[in-house]
Amino acid sequence: MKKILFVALVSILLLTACGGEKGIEVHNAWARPAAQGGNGGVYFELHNHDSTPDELIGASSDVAAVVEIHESKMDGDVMQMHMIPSLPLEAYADIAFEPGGLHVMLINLKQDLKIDDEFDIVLHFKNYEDITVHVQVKEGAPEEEHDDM
Ligand SMILES: [Cu+2]
Repeated sequence: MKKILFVALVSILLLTACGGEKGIEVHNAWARPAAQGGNGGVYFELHNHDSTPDELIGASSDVAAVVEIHESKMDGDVMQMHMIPSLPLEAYADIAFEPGGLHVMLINLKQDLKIDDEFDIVLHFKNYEDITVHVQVKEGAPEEEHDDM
C-alpha cells in the first residue's frame, strides 16, 4: 500500500515538473527604445516544448508598417542584417533572439517606443497557432536574464 502511494506521488511530481509547458512559448520579450518613423528590434526566447518541429514564418504588429524576422551577422568588420523568411524550430528547440543575433525588426514605426511602454507583436508559425507576444520597452535585457548569459 505504501509503495503504491509512493509511485503515485512520484507520478504527480513528474507531471508538475512538465506542467504548463506545452507547444511553443515565448519568454522575456523586450524592445529597445525607438522613434516614430524609425526601426526597432524585439528580442525574446523562443521555446518549442513539443516533439514536433515547426517553422517561424513571420511576425506582425500594429506598431510598425513592416515586421520582419532578421539575423545580424558579422561580415568581415561589418555587421549585416539578413531577412529570414522561415526559421526552423526543431523539436525542443530553445532559440534566443538577442542583440547582435536574431531579432524581430519593426520597420517604419507608427509610434515612439519609450521606456516602460508596452505593445504586442504576433508570431506566425507554419503549423502552430499564432502567438501574441507582450513586449516591454527597456534599455537592455531584463535583469533576471543576466545570470544566464
Ligand atoms: Cu534587423
